[in-house]
Amino acid sequence: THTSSFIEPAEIRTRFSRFMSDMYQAEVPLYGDLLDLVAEVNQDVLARCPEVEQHLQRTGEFERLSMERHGAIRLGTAAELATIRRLFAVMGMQPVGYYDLSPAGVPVHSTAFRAIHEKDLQKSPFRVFTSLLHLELIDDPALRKMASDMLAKRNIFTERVMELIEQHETEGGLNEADSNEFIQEALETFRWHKEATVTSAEYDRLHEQHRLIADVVAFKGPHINHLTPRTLDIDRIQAEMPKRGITPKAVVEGPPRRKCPILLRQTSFKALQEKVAFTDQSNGSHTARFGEIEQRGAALTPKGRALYDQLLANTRKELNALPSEENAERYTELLEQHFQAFPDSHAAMHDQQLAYFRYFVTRKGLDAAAEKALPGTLNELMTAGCIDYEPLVYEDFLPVSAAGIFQSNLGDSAQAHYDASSSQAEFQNALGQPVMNELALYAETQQRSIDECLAILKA
Ligand code: OOG
Ligand code: NI
Repeated sequence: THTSSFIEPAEIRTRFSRFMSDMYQAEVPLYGDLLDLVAEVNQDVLARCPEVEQHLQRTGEFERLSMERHGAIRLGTAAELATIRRLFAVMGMQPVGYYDLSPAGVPVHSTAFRAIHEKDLQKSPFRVFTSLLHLELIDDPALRKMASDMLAKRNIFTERVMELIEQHETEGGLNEADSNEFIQEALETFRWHKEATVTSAEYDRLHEQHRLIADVVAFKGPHINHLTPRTLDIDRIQAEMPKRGITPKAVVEGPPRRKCPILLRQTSFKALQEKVAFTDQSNGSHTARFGEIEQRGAALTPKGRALYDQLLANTRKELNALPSEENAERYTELLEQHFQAFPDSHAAMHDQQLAYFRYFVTRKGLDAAAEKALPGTLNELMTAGCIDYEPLVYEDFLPVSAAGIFQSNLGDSAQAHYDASSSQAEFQNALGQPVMNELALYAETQQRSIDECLAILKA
């Protein structure tokens, strides 16, 4: 084989993500409007705040900003999950993290497929939040059987994409022509089909159990249900959406607005009611697809994450209800109050080891190295201004936020309660490999940047 003619997985991912965005814009024009709004606001923020641009330039996020997006799909079977893992692997995307959403009333568990090395993330941070339906949570045995029979019958992958996945696995890559064909064939799995595979009565039974179950079981494949660009000012977008005829969900999920953003803040526009054809009736409707916006901040250490989880839990406890249109203002206030306890400067977050960082050698450091006048330890190098740092951007998801995004797009009738035990082992069995630990990945990226600094200074 000709290894040198293989297209890099990151390049395949970049192209795929662009095609996916074009396809979704054509399918859901409102997502295109959202993209325009996000681009406008990002440009404006960059024009007004040179320090934001400077920060993004330094961390390499500037180049990836406009192509940054994530999507989400919902799968029906273990076999589908195992094969989607192989499909994403062609694009250099690995399963990272485990999210159990059943405690929040959503009958799925999930992982995120994404690039894992900072250099690859920089080329294309495209991620796909991938959920697997928990069929065991359907309490009616007859309905459960109907659903699993239907899922067993469908094949969500084209014959050609399977051949190309195998070719990639055996030969170690795909050349230009095969990569382009792979992208087109892989897109088919994510395409919307307005023809459902069930009768109108069957759809109703599935829907009555949970709208999500109907969304997975009644269709030919796992249509992409939203795509999410990255904004530099989510509050402005949230406020601007209604002025442009886009209906946002009640509250922004995640931490409050801060000087130094942490983790992930998200909001979405409500899912659209779309025309579908059942096998026995052509004028049905289904509500599943939406658009989302995210603002990303610093990745937190276990200590920082524990503090975040605690403050969020305290906020929700005091609100004493799920966030909604009625209590949105109070929720935002409470959130801001409780998060006063989370230090809002990079220095404090660094010194208290609340976040992960990337380290840089400064001009001063280079000069000192040239004069062989360097202090010894990393801490001394930082105090002396020879090394500086920027937080690592959070590349993952948040279970409470994800549940909020799901819920806001499932309608109020879908507020279910499940007392399922977490089943990461079962999920990994279906997947065919363990999911990667996101915290370990951030720690590795941080360590690599320290090693690089020391190598430059000691050279
Ligand atoms: C996924 C919802 C979760 C996010 O960004 O947290 C998600 C879904 O609705 O399938 O995408
Ligand atoms: Ni999302």
